[in-house]
Amino acid sequence: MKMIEGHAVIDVPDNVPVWDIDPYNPEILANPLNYYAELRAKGPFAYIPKYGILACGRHKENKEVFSDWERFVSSRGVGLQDFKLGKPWRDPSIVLEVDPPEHGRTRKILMRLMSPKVMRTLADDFQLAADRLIDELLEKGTFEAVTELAEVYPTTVFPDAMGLRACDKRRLIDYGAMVFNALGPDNDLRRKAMATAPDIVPWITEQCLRENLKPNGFGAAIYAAVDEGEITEEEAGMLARSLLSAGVDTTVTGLGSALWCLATNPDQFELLKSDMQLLRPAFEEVLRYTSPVHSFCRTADIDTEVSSIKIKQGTKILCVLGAANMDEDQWPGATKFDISRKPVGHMAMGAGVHGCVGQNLARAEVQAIFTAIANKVDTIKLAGEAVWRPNNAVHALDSLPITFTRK
Ligand code: OVM
Repeated sequence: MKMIEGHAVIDVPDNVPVWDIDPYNPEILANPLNYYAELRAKGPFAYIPKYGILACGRHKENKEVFSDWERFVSSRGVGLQDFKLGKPWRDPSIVLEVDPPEHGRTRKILMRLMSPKVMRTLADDFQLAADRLIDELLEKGTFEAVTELAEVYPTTVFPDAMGLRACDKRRLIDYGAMVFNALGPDNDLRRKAMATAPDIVPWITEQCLRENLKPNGFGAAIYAAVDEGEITEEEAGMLARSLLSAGVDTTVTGLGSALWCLATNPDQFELLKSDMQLLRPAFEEVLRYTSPVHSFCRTADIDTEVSSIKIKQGTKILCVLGAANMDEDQWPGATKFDISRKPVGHMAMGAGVHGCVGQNLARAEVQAIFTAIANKVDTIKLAGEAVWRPNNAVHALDSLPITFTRK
């Protein structure tokens, strides 16, 4: 059996075009729109010889693959590596990288922590922190929105909500970069991110221990499930690790992209200020339009068929969520950022049983920032070039100079 990047190379299925491209090329990762469009134009799937995988870019197939955990499993890894054929770089996540029924047991605990009821108890603190930050940035006038806003806000409110005692913002952000780059091939991006592992991984593991988590946070609530006999002490540490893996990079990226959308679409910002009911749909449109997590893999666990294409057991499928979210068949006028669109069914937070478990928390964070901005900021302008930062699974800004004027 021929292997590439830790998975079996499959033969080209009938009626699937071969596409000689590297989806993990840093230039494509930084500016993926043409790649997204070409992938969709290939049909339901394209075969990528460099990695011996199938990729899908249309909404229909992405939705079908993502929604069917029985045929397209997560337990074999959601990156290029097949966990059935080798040991991953860290112990598999007990919520992301497992299938039902095991998945339900751990997912249930995180769902409870992220309930709308719990979010309501955090809303005032989130708003206070958002108002304070936006006031500070208005004082500055011109600022770097990645380092001074997008990275600052989640690393302020999330560690508090989690109950972390020690909060090293840099390590939290770098761990996110590591976890997401790790989903791709063994390229420069992955190697560079992994080089920080010896420093960061032990630190993360330590923060996840019961004694390092304050009462009242998500961490303590996870350990309460141990006391109820739902999970073991070790599993609690693993669930805390999941929140630290998935809770920082994603929201940092979403916030940066939200600012970019508003700065480059002033008419939409005017609309947002005129109708606060649009705050929520505006963030959904940011998610659709920018897809912070641009792709995730699934592995076919049986021989099956999607859109009349035969898929062999063991096939890695690169689900390009960013491409699905720009599919004109699903979203007429897809290349327009339109906050009145209400893009129900976008793929930015996945779909099916693994759909983002932290979505209420992410929405609460952005809601607070959007509220502060809509109340206090009159205009948002780019003060320089927006630069995107390549990452094997996340489409994020590297630099976003912004000028705010006061209302
Ligand atoms: C985890 C996790 C969950 C969602 C996303 C993610 C790759 C990690 O459980 O560790 O990023």
